[in-house]
Amino acid sequence: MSLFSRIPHIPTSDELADIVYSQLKKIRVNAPPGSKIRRSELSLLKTLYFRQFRYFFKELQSRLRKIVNSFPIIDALHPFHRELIDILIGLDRLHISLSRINNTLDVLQSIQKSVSRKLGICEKASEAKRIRNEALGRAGSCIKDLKEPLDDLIDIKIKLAQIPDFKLDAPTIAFAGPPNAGKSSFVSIVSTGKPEIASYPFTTKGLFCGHRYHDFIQVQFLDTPGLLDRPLDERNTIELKGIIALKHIADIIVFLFDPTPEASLPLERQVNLQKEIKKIFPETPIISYINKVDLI
Ligand SMILES: Nc1nc2c(ncn2[C@@H]2O[C@H](COP(=O)(O)OP(=O)(O)OP(=O)(O)O)[C@@H](O)[C@H]2O)c(=O)[nH]1
Ligand SMILES: [Mg+2]
Repeated sequence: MSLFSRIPHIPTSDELADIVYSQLKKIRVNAPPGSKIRRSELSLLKTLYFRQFRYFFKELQSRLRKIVNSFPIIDALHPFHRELIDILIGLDRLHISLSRINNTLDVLQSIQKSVSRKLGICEKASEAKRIRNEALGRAGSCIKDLKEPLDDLIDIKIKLAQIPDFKLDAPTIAFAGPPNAGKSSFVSIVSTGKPEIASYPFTTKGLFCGHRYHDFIQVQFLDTPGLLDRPLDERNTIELKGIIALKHIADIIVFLFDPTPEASLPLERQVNLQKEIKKIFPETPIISYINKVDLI
């Protein structure tokens, strides 16, 4: 389960409009039972429209606030999650979508204020109807304008849910190395993690973890995507996920060599890669492990 899988359902702008407009019709104004006082059409309309506005804006704003609040506060995130979200989604993208919803909340508040004031002082039933239509029309345009940020947040939610629930303070052994060296096989043998294993390179595209107890301490085993022998700034998003995990959560790196003639990188380039990893993470102990010895 992902740390971010608790984000509730995010409606599309059409769904949101359906929810808030459909409930409006159910709001009525009935004269109190036994009441003999006949109220004017204007007074009845004003009472009805005030009730409708109160319900409509409150419901819409609380649904939008719930969406904004369900996303993580970027500044409060662990640097690992911040960097990971940045390469998987883009922090700017998340920030822009949430800001657009926050701006809409402000606009809705000012529409509600201005139409309520106009309704309060209007003196004709026809004028009250016009004000109501204006309010619902302006709010409707706001909802339509939310199509893009809401669709974006639906997509971001799916991507966030794919981030595994790493234990950020558990002792972590990370497996790194060239593609197809046997990293996932190793993690699946020594821990509860069951990453995909296949006989071709680049099988692992994300980060996976498994656990195992050692003297009552839960140790985390981290599987990372295969790395090529190239500089950091030329690495693709898949490789960068691994690099970010090595940077933030690995206490020990186990570097797997593939010594077989079929290896995806010639041995000397695997050595270069290992040196590069040592250079990027000089503080992290690296254990070199020659895998697939049964094949040589
Ligand atoms: N003979 C032999 N095969 C192994 C050994 N370890 C892994 N394999 C095989 O090597 C292939 C690649 O294993 P994976 O565990 O998927 O390798 P990986 O390093 O995770 O690969 P990527 O995710 O693509 O980077 C699979 O067919 C495994 O069964 C080993 O010690 N001996
Ligand atoms: Mg793998």
